[in-house]
Amino acid sequence: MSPADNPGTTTKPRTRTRQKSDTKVARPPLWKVILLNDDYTPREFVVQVLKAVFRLNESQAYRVMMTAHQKGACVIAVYTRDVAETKAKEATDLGKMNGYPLYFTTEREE
Ligand code: TYC
Repeated sequence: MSPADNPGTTTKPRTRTRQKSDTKVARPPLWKVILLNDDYTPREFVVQVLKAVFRLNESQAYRVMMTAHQKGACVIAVYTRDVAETKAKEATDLGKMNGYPLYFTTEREE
């Protein structure tokens, strides 16, 4: 008899199988992307790069830029290593293409 034949029961498809203890998956380590201050890059340009590369909105980008401006550096976000390094390079290259020393670095999160 299928469940549809019995009005008292319903079946729920199993969407996951139980994870076996010896096949546990580890979470990949996360890497911070850090914005460093400099004396030359215009504030508005830093904000534009943060919005374009890190998908921050205007107020998030402004706060990150001001934190780096005042403290010397600011963590923007964390990603897997590949993504963090790619975004840091893209953002640094945007500065370079426009003649600015804007610099983004990465650091493994503890
Ligand atoms: N300090 C720069 C200025 O006064 C602005 C700036 C902020 C540059 C943050 C880089 O990461 C930075 N024009």
